[in-house]
Amino acid sequence: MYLSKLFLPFTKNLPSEAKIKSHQLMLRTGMIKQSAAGIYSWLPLGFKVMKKIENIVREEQNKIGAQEMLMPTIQSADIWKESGRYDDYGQEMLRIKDRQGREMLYGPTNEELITEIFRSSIKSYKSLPQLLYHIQWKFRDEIRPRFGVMRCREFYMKDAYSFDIDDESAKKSYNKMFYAYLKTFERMELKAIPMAAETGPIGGDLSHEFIILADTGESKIYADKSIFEINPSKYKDNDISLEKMRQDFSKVYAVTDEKFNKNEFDNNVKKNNQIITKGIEVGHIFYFSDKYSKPLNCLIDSKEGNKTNIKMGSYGIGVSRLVAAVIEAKFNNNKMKWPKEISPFDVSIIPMINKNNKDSLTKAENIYSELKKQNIDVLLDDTDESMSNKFNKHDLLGVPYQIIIGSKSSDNKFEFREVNGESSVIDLQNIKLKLKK
Ligand code: 5CA
Repeated sequence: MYLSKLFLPFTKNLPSEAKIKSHQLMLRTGMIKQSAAGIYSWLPLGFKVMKKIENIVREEQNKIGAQEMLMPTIQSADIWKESGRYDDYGQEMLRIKDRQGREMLYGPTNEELITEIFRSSIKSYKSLPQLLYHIQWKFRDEIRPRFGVMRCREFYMKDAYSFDIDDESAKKSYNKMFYAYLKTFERMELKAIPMAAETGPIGGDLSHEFIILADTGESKIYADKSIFEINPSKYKDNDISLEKMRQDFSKVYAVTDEKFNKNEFDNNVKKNNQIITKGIEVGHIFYFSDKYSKPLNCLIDSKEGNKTNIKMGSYGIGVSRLVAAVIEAKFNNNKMKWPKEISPFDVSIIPMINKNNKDSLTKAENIYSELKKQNIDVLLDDTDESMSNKFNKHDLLGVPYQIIIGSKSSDNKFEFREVNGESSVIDLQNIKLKLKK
């Protein structure tokens, strides 16, 4: 893509409510545009990043055997009345009436709908376990939407649901998701800490929030710093190892505000190891057993020939929130650097275009087409702005690698720079090797 062709409405004057870095940066670089309070359009640059995040989430869900499906955004109120949550959900639920006067709603989550699908489809323990997920827009009429897409009203979420015959096998599904989450965030170069959490309106007794550290986060966290030393890569993808992984994480003190108890903290964590900080919740998983299958009468034939309520868990990742969360975690010294796998482009070519350097654009175009042949997604800055203006712009765009065609480059060697890292003058062959996927 040529920068001059990219739909990139850079904004200079930011609205006063844009208080945190990610919100400011997403508006400045034209990633999103607000259309109503807490409701945003995703412009090409932001959309591209979100789709890359979505794809990582999808791949890691598929790896643990979860099956993708798609449920609608609009749901009937009937199933929510069956579960009892139609009233419990309160004003956060956006309620709609259709022309027939039927009560509908814009789904804030999907426990009821998936249970309804399940109860009419699966009858026997032989079809278990099942893990189903979809990636779909949700709506919650948040009282105070803020921080851009971080806490908004319409947001994009991956929600998965597990179905098992008993508690023991349900815990295995929970552990698999726990593992998939760690892998998912690792690929985005995020250190997400699983923390024991309250279950709120979703319910159940086992729950973890996945939190990434950021000063602007809305969750206050209290942790033993040794939790950062647990390396998810040392566990294997089998039931025994994954159970050990969850146990290892659970042994170390790490909780959010709601579960915090000062005495417990002081008794369990040495003073030097105590961390009190803030973070962003990027995922939340729940095991709630038969909380929905009971009222919705979702029964299954067990091996012994009895009918039993299916045991369920639900597992959410804030896909749209993650775009902002990554910015909060990675923005530094007025510079953005996207993690490789989710960067809107793999590399930028920044030629110095002026009277003395007429052929630098031609050189840039040649490199551009060579890299394109290798499936490398390139942004070519073909504008005739000064180099310092260009660099300022690219600092905000955050593409992790730059090829600079300026004073340091010769006929066939170019400056190759990793943002916030090393810079070298190398030929195209070596550039290709560095960018190889
Ligand atoms: N049904 C469960 C799991 S599927 C559920 O809804 N969990 S949740 O309420 O914790 O939401 C899952 C994730 O969605 C959160 O961890 C968060 O990352 C994201 N999320 C929740 N509310 C918002 C919001 N208002 N704006 C942006 N993202 C949100």
